[in-house]
Parts: sequence; C-alpha cells; structure tokens
Amino acid sequence: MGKIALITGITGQDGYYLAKLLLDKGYQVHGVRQPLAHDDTHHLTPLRHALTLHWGDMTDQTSLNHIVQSVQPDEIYNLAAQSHVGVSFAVPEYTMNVNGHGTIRLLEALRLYAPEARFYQAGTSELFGNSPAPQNEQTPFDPQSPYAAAKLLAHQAVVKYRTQHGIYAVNGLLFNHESPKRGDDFVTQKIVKAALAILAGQQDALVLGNLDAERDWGHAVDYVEGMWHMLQQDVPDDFVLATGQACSVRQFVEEVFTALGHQIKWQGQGLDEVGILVENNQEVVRIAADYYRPAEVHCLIGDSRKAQQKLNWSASTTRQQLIQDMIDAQQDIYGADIQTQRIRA
Ligand code: NAP
Ligand code: G4F
Repeated sequence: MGKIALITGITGQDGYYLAKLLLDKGYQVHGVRQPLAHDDTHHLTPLRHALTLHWGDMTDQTSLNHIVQSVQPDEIYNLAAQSHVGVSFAVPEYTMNVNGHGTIRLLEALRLYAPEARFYQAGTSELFGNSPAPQNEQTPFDPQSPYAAAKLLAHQAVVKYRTQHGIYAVNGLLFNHESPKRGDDFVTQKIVKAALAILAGQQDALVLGNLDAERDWGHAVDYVEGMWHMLQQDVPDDFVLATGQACSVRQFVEEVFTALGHQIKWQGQGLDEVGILVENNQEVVRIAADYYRPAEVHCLIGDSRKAQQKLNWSASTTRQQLIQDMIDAQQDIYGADIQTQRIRA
C-alpha cells in the first residue's frame, strides 16, 4: 500500500496541487477542512472522489489530535494559514493563532500520536522582510507583518521539534507562487481577472496599491514538487524555493496586458499615477491608498541554489507561462468578449 499523507490547507491553492501530486505518486491523501468555511472544496472537485477529508481547525487542538491519531500519516504537510499578508494587519491575533500557535498544535499532535511522521511547514520568503536580495537560507529574518511574525514562530517551532525531539520536521522557505487556483485577493490573480474583465467591457479599472514592490513569482505546480522532495531526504533540513527572477507589480501588469495583445503606458506619480492603454488612452489602472500596507516588503528575490544542489529542484515554469496559464483558465468566462476587443483595438 502507498504512503499516507495528511494535508492541512488542502482546500487552498497549494493544497490542490500537492494533493494531485501525491495521488499521482500513489499516496493515500487525507485533508483537513475547516467547519466554518463554505464552498471550500470547489478547487478540489476533480480530486474529491480520491481524497478523505476531515473536519478540523488549526485553532482547535482536540480536532488535530484526533485526526493525526486516526489517520496515522507517514507525512504531514502543514499548508493551512491565514495567508494574506495585508489582511494580517487587520487580524494580527487571529493570524498568530492560526499560523503560529496552530503549527505548534499540529507538531504536538504529531509528537504525541504519530512521532515517526515527517512534517513539512509552509514557511515563507516574507520572513526575510527587507533583508537585501537575493535571499537564501543564510539571510537574516526581518519580519514586517503580523503574518511574517506568526510564520517566524512556526519556523522556530519546527527547528526546535527537529533538534529537541528528533522529529523529521522541515521548513520550506517559499517565494511567491501563483496559479489559476490563486485566491482573488492576491495581486497576480487580481491583475489577471481585472485585465480580462476590463478588456471585455465588464469592469471600469484595476485599482492597486504599491506598484513598485518586487516579487519572485513562480508557478505553484513546481513548488509542491519541492515540498515533497524536502520530505524524502536522509536528513531533515530547510530550503528556499524560488525562481531567482524579480518582477515588480507594475511590470506584472504590463506583462498581463501584453499577453492579451495590449500595451500599457504610465502617467503621473504616487496615488495619482494611472495606467493607460496605448491604443486609445483608456485609463485602466488606478492607485488607492487602501491597498498600501502599514509596512511593505520591497524586494524578494530567492537564491535557491541549495535546493538545486541537494533536492535537484528548480522552478521550470517561466513567468510568461504562468501568466498564460492564469489567463487560459479564465477563457471560458471571458474568451468571446476578449476576442471582440482585440478586433476593435
Ligand atoms: P491559501 O490558498 O490561502 O490556502 C490556505 C489554506 O489554509 C486554505 O485551505 C484554508 O481553508 C486553510 N485554513 C485557513 N485557516 C485555517 C484554519 N484556522 N484551520 C484550518 N485550515 C485553515 O494559501 P496557499 O497560497 O495555498 O499557501 C499555502 C501555504 O503556504 C500557506 O501557509 C501560506 O502562508 C504559505 N505560503 C504561500 C506562498 C504562496 O506564494 N502561495 C508562499 C510562501 C508560503 P479555507 O479554504 O477553508 O479558507
Ligand atoms: O499578492 P500579494 O498579496 O502577496 P504577498 O504579500 O507577497 O504574499 C504572498 O506571498 C508570500 C511569499 O512571499 C506568502 F507567504 C503569502 O502567504 C502570500 O502568498 O502582494 C504582492 C505585492 C505586495 O508587495 C503588495 O503590497 O503586491 C503588492 N500589491 C499592490 N497592490 C498588492 C496590491 N497586493 C494585493 N494583494 N492587492 C493589491 O491591490
């Protein structure tokens, strides 16, 4: 029989791609779903029949104990989180409870009920904050948000359970990764969906915050492969996964419109800056202070040479392929209207 995996956060973006990867590898895949979420399994529809889902919550030790005890997993992937950095400024205590204390709860459940299980923690490049790029495993942490502070607690807990309790527990320090399954509130998906809606005549403008932030955007399908590799090593260790390519939010906007056959030019500065379609001067991008964060992480570019050398992992999907994949996934909704716009342009 194949190995047994338990995934928290299975209803999210990475949960889908990881569950698919593990099912393809012959794993029995179990997932945790929150009791209060509604419509949480729509991403999972193509896989749903092959998965076993359990009610549980990262804020509830009893449910995690019960799930770990009954599933007896070989591998636990802790992907569950309040994963929006901007939102974490509004709900800092909740974010710490889910992302920080929740990780400790799950590690305790493992230690008590399945101590031989291997543990993957969904760590983040946000830990590096404004430490100079490129960032790697040696770069000092500099958390800028409640989200990053909570993930730092989780990171340190994983190191302690590894060194003090002898548990095979690892931190993946993953840079931004996106896909058609990305939540609508993250900037890449917001840009893709808005560009399509604007060009289809269904939305007035795309309203953004800081256009100058730089991120290292890869495709989630590559990153879940790296998660799996981290749990197959002889010795547990922490790894950065990244593409090594920087791109600003501004450039991402330009690349999405270019992929749709349109060119953007920029006018004005700060909150008054606008993005305009070159062909007809239509104002399609505006800035609003609401989308700025109290503290920004300016530039994240990952150096994943350690993962290349020890895991034989590298990000194989280019940003252009990622953008095309995200656009293609929307074609059922916007396809016909977009073609009309192209002819008019
Ligand atoms: P996501 O799409 O936001 O998924 C988050 C998952 O966590 C969802 O399944 C959500 O359930 C679940 N969850 C939230 N609160 C929970 C709670 N209290 N109890 C149980 N489950 C809960 O995030 P993602 O992009 O897949 O990211 C996966 C993990 O990697 C997260 O921990 C994130 O912080 C981390 N990470 C992501 C990136 C990235 O670029 N994507 C980079 C570095 C690290 P519902 O569906 O019910 O809301
Ligand atoms: O898409 P974002 O919200 O992602 P962010 O903050 O980088 O966090 C994501 O990646 C982390 C890894 O580095 C994960 F740990 C985390 O869970 C999440 O998956 O924002 C990207 C950038 C930021 O600089 C933000 O200020 O885009 C900027 N931005 C500008 N306008 C915007 C907007 N972000 C959002 N969400 N919405 C805007 O309108």
